[in-house]
This record gives sequence, C-alpha cells and structure tokens, in this order.
Amino acid sequence: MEIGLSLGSNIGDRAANMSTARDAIASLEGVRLVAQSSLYETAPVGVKEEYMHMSFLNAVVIIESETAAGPLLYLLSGIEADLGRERGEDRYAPRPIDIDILYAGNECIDSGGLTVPHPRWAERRFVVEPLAEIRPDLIIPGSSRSAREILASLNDRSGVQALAVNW
Ligand code: PH2
Ligand code: MG
Ligand code: MG
Repeated sequence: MEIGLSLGSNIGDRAANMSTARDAIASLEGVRLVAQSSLYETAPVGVKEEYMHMSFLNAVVIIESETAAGPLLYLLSGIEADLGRERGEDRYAPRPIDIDILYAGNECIDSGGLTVPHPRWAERRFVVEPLAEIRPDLIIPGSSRSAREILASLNDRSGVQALAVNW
C-alpha cells in the first residue's frame, strides 16, 4: 500500500537529520521509497513563543509498504528515537526528526494513538506544498479535492520555500 510521510526537523544538523531519517525509512523491511519532495525551509506553526525562531526543514516522502500503518508507526518512532528525539510534555518541542503518517492508501484509522489520514495535513502549508509537488492529483480520504486544489486555496500563509539542494 502507498503511504505518505511528512518529515520535519528543527534542531541540530537539520539536513543531515532529514537524509538519515529518509535512508532509515527506505531500509525498513518491506518498505520501498517511491518518491521524495524537495527540502523546504518553513516557518514554525503552532510552537511555543520561545521556539518561534527555530525554523524547520520539511519534506514529504512516499513509500510502498508491505507493513500496515499501525506497526509502521512503531518502526517510525524507533527511527525518531535513534535520531535523538525525546518525548516530553510539550509535543511541539524542538526535535531532530518528526515522522508523521499523512495517509495510508485509502484507509481511515482512529485507534491506538494513530489517526490516519493525519487530522491537520490539509491546513498546513509545510505539508500541502511538498505533497502537491510530488502528488498534485492525489485525493486523500476525507477530502473531495486534490493536493493541488487544496494548495491553491490554503489559508496558511506561513513561509515555505523549496531549497535547491539534493538530499
Ligand atoms: N511540526 C509541528 C508543529 N509545527 N511547523 C513547521 N514549520 N514544520 C513542522 O514540521 C511542524 C511545525 C508538530 O509536529
Ligand atoms: Mg509526530
Ligand atoms: Mg508532526
């Protein structure tokens, strides 16, 4: 099944964190990397005032996975932990890497701490813009519009800029 992932980093060597996480995802058993967006430099959304100066790198990665979303989430948390992610009470605290499942085929899941499609993906420019770059015609369950159409009418005006770098 095709699964879309959002990657984000706002601490440490952000570009290295993004590449290392992408490679670790691609190395998971039963996972094949299908597409990756450009790297985007993005303004923080919804973080505490004290972290507003820490801009993010974001990207979307698409995989073909034999592992279902539930067990995959567990493996992805392992990659986050390997890259030094610590989980405290502030879920939006700076992190070397955050890996979120955006969608998993046409599945709708709401159990065990996992909600798929991601409940906020369509409101966030740092997700919609990289997704529309690589899957403009994708319609994610819960929406009637394609990624490209959602991007065209997005309210989130926060800064998102594609970087001309390989990763
Ligand atoms: N992730 C968040 C909260 N805010 N802002 C940007 N620009 N990029 C993110 O990845 C991000 C965020 C929670 O996971
Ligand atoms: Mg997350
Ligand atoms: Mg997140």
